[in-house]
Amino acid sequence: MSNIMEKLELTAQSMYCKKIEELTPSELHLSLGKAVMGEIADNWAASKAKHNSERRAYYFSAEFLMGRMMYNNLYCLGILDDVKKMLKKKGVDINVFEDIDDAALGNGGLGRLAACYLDSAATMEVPLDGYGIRYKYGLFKQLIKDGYQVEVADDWQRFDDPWCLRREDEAVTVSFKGQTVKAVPYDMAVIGCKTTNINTLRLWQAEAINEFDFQAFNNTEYNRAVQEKNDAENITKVLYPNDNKYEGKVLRLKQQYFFCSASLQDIMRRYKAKHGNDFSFFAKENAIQLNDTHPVCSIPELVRLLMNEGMNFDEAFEIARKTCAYTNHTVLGEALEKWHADLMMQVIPEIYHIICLIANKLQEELTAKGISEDMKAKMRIVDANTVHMARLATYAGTYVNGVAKLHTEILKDDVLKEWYQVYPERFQNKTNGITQRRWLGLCNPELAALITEKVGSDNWLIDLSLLSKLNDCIDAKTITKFNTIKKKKKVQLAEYIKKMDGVEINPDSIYDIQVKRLHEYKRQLLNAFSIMTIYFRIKEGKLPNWTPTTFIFGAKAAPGYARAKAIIKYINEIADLVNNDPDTKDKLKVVFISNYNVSYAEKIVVAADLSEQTSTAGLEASGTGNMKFMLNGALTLGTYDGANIEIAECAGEENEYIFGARVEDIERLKKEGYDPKKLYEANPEIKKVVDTLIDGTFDDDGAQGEGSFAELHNALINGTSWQEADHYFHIYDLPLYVETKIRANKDYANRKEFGKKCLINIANAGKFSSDRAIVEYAKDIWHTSYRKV
Ligand code: 26W
Repeated sequence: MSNIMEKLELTAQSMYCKKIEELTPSELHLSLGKAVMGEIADNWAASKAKHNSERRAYYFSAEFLMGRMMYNNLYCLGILDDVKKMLKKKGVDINVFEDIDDAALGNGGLGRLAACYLDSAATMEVPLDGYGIRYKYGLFKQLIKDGYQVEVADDWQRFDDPWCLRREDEAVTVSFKGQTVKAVPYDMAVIGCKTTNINTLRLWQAEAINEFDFQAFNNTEYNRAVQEKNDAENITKVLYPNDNKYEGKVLRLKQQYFFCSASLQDIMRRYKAKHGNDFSFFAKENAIQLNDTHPVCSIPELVRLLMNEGMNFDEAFEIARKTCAYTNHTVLGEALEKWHADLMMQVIPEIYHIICLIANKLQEELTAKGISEDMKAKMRIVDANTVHMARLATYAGTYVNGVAKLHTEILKDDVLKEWYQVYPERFQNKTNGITQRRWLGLCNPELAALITEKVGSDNWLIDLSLLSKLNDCIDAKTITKFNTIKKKKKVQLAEYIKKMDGVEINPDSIYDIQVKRLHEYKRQLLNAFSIMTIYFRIKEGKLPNWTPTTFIFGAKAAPGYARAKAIIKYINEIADLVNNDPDTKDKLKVVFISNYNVSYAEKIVVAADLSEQTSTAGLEASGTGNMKFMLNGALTLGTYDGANIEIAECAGEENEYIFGARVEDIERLKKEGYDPKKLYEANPEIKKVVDTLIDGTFDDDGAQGEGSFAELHNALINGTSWQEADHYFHIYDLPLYVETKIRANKDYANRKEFGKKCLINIANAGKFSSDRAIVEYAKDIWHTSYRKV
């Protein structure tokens, strides 16, 4: 321990000629980060050597949403409290790091899952390393101006980055048609908990091979002098901010191919150092997990690289197929990647050619299996000049998995139904998980201490199933302790929201929270409508016993997603109305917090009473926020969807607030012909609420009937030329949702009973550890070693 402080002192001295207490926050961040890196160097090297000596796996992902590393790394090394104390002695508050923001190299669920999986693999000693992209700019920062979202670039590297080591010596080149660039790896250590194991996240940065064209410069062609540099660097300049919406852009395809090719070259180089040109062990020693379809051009690229080593197509394909496995994270049609053949041909023609070979091989294989022409047509990888990436991944891999039980079932009997009929043995379920180190230990030390006391040790940090021991100690005293902790976290969140967003909230109110990306299918609009319904009822004196409630929203909208942006504005308009209405301002408060991110989430999930998970049944593949809330003792107010179902199964449906149409109901409604307009016209309360979009209650700066609120209204009631009315079933679910919300509000008044439910949730959250999930991947998909705890 004194060790790390000595290292810090030396680093401060050598980097800045300063004493610890003289460092600015960002200097301290860099020096302490470097000191930590020095501390772990030997363990890191030993872990690398170990991974290299056994069968290992790689997690290929276009996104890794890591969150702040400083506290997490100190925590996993078991030295956070000591460092805090030692810094305090020097007059330095460890909270200074809160002002140094982290790299947000991901959009939402998929990227955060990748980060939780790396964390769990390190702790569970699974030889798994990550490969991704080092974006110069991560996900945009969100400001709220006049109720509207405004995006600002996220220049996360301006504080420097102590956690990544640049490995110039291991750079490789990647070629596109007419352009060759350098891929430079940056390695981040992923530190395990209660182990010496340390895994690696290797992120690639695109750079020019020739930075500067002197000839052009001499000819006064200044732009051309730096043209190559700019063109190369543009590839990893920015993270695409779309979540669940596919965009067929050249630059995006370049990003994908860039990191896949660089990663595979890296793996091949390591392999060749061991085995020379004999590739017969390749698939025995390496497993590659494709995080959704974004890294799927790895399949043809691996075939290409192997063919370059002298293999024929069939041999190369066999190795690629045995090496790769694919995880699907969404069933939304608009999210499924389908590249135009022309575009692919224009950017990566060799890869397109190999995809065609694979597509033909599939058709031959299906013919040999006696599959009907009709079905063969439905399974085409290249169809009508379009490359279907999910099909390619399903064909050219060992396994395909969904991320929650329901989601996997939907893949099997809907999205990939033909595939399931032909290759049933390839389908698996791997219900998502979250790391309890960050999402309980680090963000909720008070609750963590209570759990340690009840469980009898802090071994739940590496074995979350131990939480079940809590089931035997849910007594009045423990409930009171839990309620006291929850109150403390609510006070802390209130202070933070005041500081960040300038809004005051009442810690004695119920905290009803919905934080996640903004998307119509997640139905933040349903939540907004329910608040308006309750608002009107309170004004009419119909809810005399209503317990004051604070509704907290946090959500980024993709910059090009107009409806999502309109919903943000609508929520802010509601906040303006109910927070200032003397009839309701003590009973309802609505807050839209700005720039919701991992660090904000750490403060939010711990303070929630109710966790809003309101997606249209069948559409949220899993959800992982729901698990973070559960682990911190919030009750789920949600639909029968994704992992909500498994949460209710584990904690008991009586301990959640489950409402609304189920998948079967949605199917039936679609078949019968769902008519939201009829429901709206038949129910004056619904009509009044939905019409606040158009009746002048709120202002969206649009001319009457032409603004973004009117567009939302029209999409709900009349539909558009490209989508039926109320595509996401808001109006059908609204009455059920409102009644469930009111029931939860009544139940909350009995603090003991409510607290008991919270503790039951915590006691049964063990399944939702990403440690459990990662070990399932290690056992059932990768066949690698793992830690037995
Ligand atoms: C190409 C545009 C694009 C970008 C991101 C399409 C699709 C995505 C992701 C697959 C969307 C995503 O993050 N899906 C979420 O994955 C989580 C982790 O498995 C799940 O918990 C969420 O339910 C799912 O929406």
